[in-house]
Amino acid sequence: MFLEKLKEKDEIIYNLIKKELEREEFSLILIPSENYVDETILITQGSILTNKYAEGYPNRRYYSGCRYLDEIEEIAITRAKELFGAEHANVQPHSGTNANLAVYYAVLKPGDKIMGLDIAHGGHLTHGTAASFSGRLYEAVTYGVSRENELFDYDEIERIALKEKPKLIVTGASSYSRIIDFKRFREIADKIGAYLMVDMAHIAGLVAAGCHPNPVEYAHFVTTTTHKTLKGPRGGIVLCKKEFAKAIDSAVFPGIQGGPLMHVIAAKAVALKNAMTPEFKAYQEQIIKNTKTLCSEIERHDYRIVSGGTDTHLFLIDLSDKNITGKDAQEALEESGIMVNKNLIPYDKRSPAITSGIRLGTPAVTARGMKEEEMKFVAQLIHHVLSNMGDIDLRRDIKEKVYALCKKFPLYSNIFGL
Ligand code: DSN
Repeated sequence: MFLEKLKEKDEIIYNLIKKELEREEFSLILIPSENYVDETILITQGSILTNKYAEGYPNRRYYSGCRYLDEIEEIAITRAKELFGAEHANVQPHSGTNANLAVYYAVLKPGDKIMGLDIAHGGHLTHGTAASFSGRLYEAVTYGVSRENELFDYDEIERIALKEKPKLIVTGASSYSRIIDFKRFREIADKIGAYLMVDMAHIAGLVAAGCHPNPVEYAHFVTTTTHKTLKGPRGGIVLCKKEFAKAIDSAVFPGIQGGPLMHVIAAKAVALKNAMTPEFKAYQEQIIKNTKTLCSEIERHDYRIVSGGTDTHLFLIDLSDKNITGKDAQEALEESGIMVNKNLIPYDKRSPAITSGIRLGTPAVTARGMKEEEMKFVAQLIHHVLSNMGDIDLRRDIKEKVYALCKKFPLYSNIFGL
């Protein structure tokens, strides 16, 4: 009904939303940081809560009329603390980047040293990359993965930390497919009196479901987005120990943000409740089963997997020996209805715009109900495209197969009547 109203008022935007709806419904989304929210998140995020200013925190606002918003934010905070076992939660960050910025702003001064995972080895822009505020405002040093096995070499990370003595160590990743030893990171941080921040954006859903060790026990600060494996609205959260609560809250507001997005905070609350259910746990377990299956099937088709496998929701394919760039692979797959991203592999010789790898993950296809059987079929489709890069007609063929598969696992069709 609301979409019809939009059609009357702004047909251009309506048509573009409809096209994107069709793209999401009939593509295989294998970008590991993307997911599909359910109707309850759509409704909450699209609610009238968008109307209201609520600068400040519950019962300490700069605007009148916030009583219901106070309750909503309190509920989101309580659920975030309960879900992850945290002493304090701030649910206002508009994004994961803002959540990370808030932590830095709370405990660092410009010029202080941070140490994060190199973006070329799976880190995030905000972990100290030169192009981001994190590499410009702070002195950033990086650690990477081992050249031999492409895993974290904790002894080497410790050696760099002891030499560089950063004030804050960041771990967590955008394309590291293995379990991270947070305890070991904390031991390293303690040796030099550094803070430990874990950015668990990618794995938050796995952590909530007990499918990945929880960093909250070990880190001074844990940041996350809410829209990846957690399956909520786009946004961020900071979790921390009680002693940092005031510093974090002041850093988020008024430090780096103004009015909180209360419609998004309400949707975060809904997503956090959902993440406490047995169905969510089963969903996260299936993500791991699907990722392992897709990964081993791709490997069976003779592709090299970075680090030799996966423990999580994602993995990287190294295409160097196939003479295909990540960029070309991404484009060929997109034309075939399969969405992945080009991604640097560790020690990549190509630039970030071209890359030698692609990154795949299964949170979105698992959300639509696909299981191991479908993953085997998807691996075949990917292999067909990548082993016939010059065959444009084949891509049309594969796209039809993707369409037929997606039809069997409907997503929004029933709601929006596709
Ligand atoms: N851009 C996200 C990703 O795709 O991993 C990280 O924030």
